[in-house]
Amino acid sequence: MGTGTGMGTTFREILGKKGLVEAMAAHSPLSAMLVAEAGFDAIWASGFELSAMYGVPDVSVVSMTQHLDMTRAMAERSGIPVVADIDTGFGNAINVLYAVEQYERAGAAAIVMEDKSFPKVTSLIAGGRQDMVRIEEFQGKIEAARSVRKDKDFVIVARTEALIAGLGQDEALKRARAYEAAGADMILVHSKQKTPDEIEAFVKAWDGKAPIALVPTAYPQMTVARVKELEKIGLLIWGNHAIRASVGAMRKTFAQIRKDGGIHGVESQIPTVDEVFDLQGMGKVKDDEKRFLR
Ligand code: SPV
Ligand code: MG
Repeated sequence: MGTGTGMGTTFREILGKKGLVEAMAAHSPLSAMLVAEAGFDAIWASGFELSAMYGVPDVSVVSMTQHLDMTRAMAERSGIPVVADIDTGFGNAINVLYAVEQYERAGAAAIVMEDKSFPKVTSLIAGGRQDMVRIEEFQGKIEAARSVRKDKDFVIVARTEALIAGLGQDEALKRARAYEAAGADMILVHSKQKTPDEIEAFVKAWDGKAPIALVPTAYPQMTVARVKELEKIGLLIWGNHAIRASVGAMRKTFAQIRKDGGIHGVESQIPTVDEVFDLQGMGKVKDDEKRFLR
């Protein structure tokens, strides 16, 4: 249970109360607001989503500053805890010192840092180059993150890519244990298997105290109910459904406008302008005009 006053405390309180924090991906302040509106506990400030939003691959091309600025804006507009995907920590342990200080100051509740080498390659790509750093090196990065956080409730999640890199369960468990020993608050284990078997085997074998975080994009059979049965899971991340939903919705709408030769056909299919005004807070602008404009 949290003791501080920051968003890390809020995150820990949700975890304590519900036993599971359910985070949805977002890539913009508006999408983060929609995540909060839908009732999710937290925002996943996904590197994949932000890269896709910029139209570039998720291979350490988007800078820390771009991701940090978006994290800050999403935290401000959504009002719920943001779990920041800081990839590899943007370099070595020295870069991590700077990054974690900045993300905490930006209002993030947590950071997730992965044990791949910089520059990274997105995890779910078939045949991707998945180079890992040595265990000792990553322990140094976790210790750097711990040493620089101001609020001890700020959550440090260590992510192992051992299964993604095809190194097997023993290596994944060895790394997870080493990262917990270095002070990680949670362990994220990622898998691109099409079924939950690999992840469930890991979870059953996990003998640490740190809760586990999962991103079940590749194995959608993993529902909230199934996660709860696994008991050891503390954070469930729906990894990229905001950007994928956007791509689908925009493609469908644009294609229909092209086909119809006008916007008349889509009018009833998409949210009204008033709905967007509501999201922007135009009601308050009107009230404020009455109060303050003379
Ligand atoms: C992300 O959403 O940026 C992630 C999850 O790190 S994945 O893309 O599956 O690696
Ligand atoms: Mg990522």
